[in-house]
Amino acid sequence: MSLLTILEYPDLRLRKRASLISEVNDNLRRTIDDMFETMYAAPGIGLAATQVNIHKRLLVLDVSENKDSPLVFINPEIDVLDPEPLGYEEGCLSVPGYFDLVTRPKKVKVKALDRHGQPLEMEAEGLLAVCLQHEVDHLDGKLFVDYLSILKRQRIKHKLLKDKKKDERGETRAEA
Ligand code: GNR
Ligand code: NI
Repeated sequence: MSLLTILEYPDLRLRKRASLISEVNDNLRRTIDDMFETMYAAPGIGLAATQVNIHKRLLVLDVSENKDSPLVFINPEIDVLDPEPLGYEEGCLSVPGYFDLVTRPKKVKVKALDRHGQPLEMEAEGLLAVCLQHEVDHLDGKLFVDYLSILKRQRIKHKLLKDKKKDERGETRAEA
């Protein structure tokens, strides 16, 4: 297994739309294992393939307390079951150090393939629903900062670019 590099906003590769996966094979399962390793190490509760520069419709997540419930979704499709807006303070491994309120439908249904290529269907509420929608957004090139005001987004973008330049000069990274 190996740790993958997570792209950070405003990297334009985060804006690519991921393609459907046509075959679930051992090579894909190796990628899935690397994504779990990367997600748990970060640590994060979800990771979309787009974030590790793999532009395929694949995401992993684990919203459990004990980090013992890994879930894989290949070619996920989301349907809204309850459009009632639910606000959640979201963060993103590709926008490190920033959290802000994002409002999304409260209850969704997801259809996908599992790591063996078998169809799976699941209803999701709460953090699982938030995370699933956040991850599927990544596959469509969308980030949680896109739901914020232009002003907030610009501020985050400039701070992250400044941090990146500092990193490149070998200085320590400023706090958000
Ligand atoms: O680790 C993560 N935490 C999180 C918290 C609130 C809402 C969404 C998330 S997803 C994020 C990991 C990530 O960036 N996935 O794309
Ligand atoms: Ni994210």
